[in-house]
Amino acid sequence: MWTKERLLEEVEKQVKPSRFTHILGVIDTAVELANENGVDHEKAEIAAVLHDYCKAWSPERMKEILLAHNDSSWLSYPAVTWHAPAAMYVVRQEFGIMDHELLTAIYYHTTGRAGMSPLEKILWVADYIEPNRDFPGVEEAREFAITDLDAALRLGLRQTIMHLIEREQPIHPLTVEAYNYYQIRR
Ligand code: DGI
Ligand code: FE
Ligand code: FE
Repeated sequence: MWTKERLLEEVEKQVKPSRFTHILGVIDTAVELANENGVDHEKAEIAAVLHDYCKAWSPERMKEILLAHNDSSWLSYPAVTWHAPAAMYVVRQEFGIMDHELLTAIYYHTTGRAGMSPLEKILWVADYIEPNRDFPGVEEAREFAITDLDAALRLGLRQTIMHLIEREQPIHPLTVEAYNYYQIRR
């Protein structure tokens, strides 16, 4: 059985020190958000530990994984989004993690999607607001997250899309679908 500590050791071997610090921040934030929102905090913790497992991998290596799983639609969008689905396939294989909710939280942690599970929302928001994040709007997102997870998610999706547009970047359709879904149901 893989304990959280052993998984964290494996993660530390895969990422840069600054990324590992981010991951520790996501773990703390995800556990807090899980407790506040009645979600299994151990699942939230493991999802946070593993979410950026492939972040430092080369695009070629991630592409191979996506192709091996017949999941090539990601390849039409920027390589920065690939580490999320790639991590899901890799940690499922490497660590035998079979919990569907945990795996989809990792898979959708960059783009989000329409109709996210509570655990998916928690990982997405924790990744966005963890204490090491510093960008305009992060304080407001942190305040929202305390009382209203959906409000924090809506703000995060809106700010992410605006940020990508300002930088003339493509927007993954899953992010657009998530934005629309949560604006319509506000
Ligand atoms: O891996 P992290 O840096 O912790 O965070 P992440 O997995 O949310 O990745 C964020 C990066 O992905 C950020 O630089 C924006 C970029 N990105 C590119 N296209 C999209 C995107 N993010 C979202 N949410 N949607 C996109 O379509
Ligand atoms: Fe990520
Ligand atoms: Fe992250």
